Amino acid sequence: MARQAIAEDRLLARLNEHGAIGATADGGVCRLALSDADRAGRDRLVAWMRELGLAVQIDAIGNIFGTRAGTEPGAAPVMVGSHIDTVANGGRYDGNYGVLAGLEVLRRLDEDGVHTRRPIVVAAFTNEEGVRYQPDMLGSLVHAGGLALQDALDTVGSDGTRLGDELRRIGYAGELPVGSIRPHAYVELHIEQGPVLEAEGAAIGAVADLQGISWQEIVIRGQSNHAGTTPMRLRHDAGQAAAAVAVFVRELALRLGAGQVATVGRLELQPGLINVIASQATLTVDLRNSDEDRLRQAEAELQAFLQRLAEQEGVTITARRLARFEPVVFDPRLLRLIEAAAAARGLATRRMTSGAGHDAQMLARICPAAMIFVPSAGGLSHNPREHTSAAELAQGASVLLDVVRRLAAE
Ligand code: HGY
Ligand code: MN
Ligand code: MN
Repeated sequence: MARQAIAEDRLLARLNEHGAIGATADGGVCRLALSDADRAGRDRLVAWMRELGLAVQIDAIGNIFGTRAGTEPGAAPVMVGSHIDTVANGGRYDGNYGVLAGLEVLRRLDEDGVHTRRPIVVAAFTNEEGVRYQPDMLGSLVHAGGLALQDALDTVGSDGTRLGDELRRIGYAGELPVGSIRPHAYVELHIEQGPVLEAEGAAIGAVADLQGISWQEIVIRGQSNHAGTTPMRLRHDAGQAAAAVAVFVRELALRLGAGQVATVGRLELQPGLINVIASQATLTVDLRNSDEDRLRQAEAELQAFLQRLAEQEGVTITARRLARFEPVVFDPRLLRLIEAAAAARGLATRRMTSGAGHDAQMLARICPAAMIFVPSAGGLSHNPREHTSAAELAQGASVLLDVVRRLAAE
């Protein structure tokens, strides 16, 4: 019997059709969590789930679950999935690929008349990106019991909206109690979003672990003054201080090495006028490392720097934690299943660490979890030019199919 495989053309057609929802002029996708575009993307996904005959459930934080029945209904399900919200300048594969490939896996099983012992669930978790509401991976964190539902609903976003209000506005405040579905195992298919697989010519990444994440928002308050009349020695310049933080975190990452990364992604100055010394700067710092001790060291060094900087510049500096997750190690048995499935298809694999955060790191708190990566062209992601070839997308989805069939039979 010909080995089952996921059809390239259908998977690509789905990704392109879904990617048209919230499409941006530069070929990217913008579907911020709980926005109108996110609602439209959710509606389309739910419609596709219903076309497949899945039982669709929405939980109280808006996580979407589509379930294909197994021959043993009481058996814990195998869960696949990811997220369909995007960053503001996202591509069409980050997150969406894992969800839509999951639907293609179920469609393939239907067409081949395959009945599995365990039910299979395709999940789309709320607000994985965390750019409007923090922390990221919020929906899967609530599902795993790491954040109380009410605290999640009361989260105020960077745009001042309350998460629970927006969830209700878009019609996805569901009935299903959070955490109701405890999977037998969770496997997330995702693009690598980095340069490793492409550089090494490997088709499949078997993700062994995922690095720790530290997000904080820093507010620096100085004194506005005239840009022309104020001598340098009399300034309390929040803009200069913010720039010093950005330079410091980069030098910190280079000095710590060993995979430490640091990013100032958002920086806003007030009043933001050419001839006024900035009175206030608001910036974000994203620190990551797969070694928890080094990540703590990076946080401590930044905190000490901020104290020195405040004294030196005569400004006040406050820091607010937005997200903090320790590194996560995925399930070794699932890793071996992924590698065996890829090898059986003649696909070169590579064990690796995920630099990005994913819902799998939250599901790992409640069940065996692992991830399958496929290459990202040029290692690019969180960029409209994010790309993975149709053949590579289909290869990853076929490996997911094999792993899911194996897990759903046990
Ligand atoms: O930030 C991340 O790693 C993920 O894209 N939320
Ligand atoms: Mn993602
Ligand atoms: Mn992302």
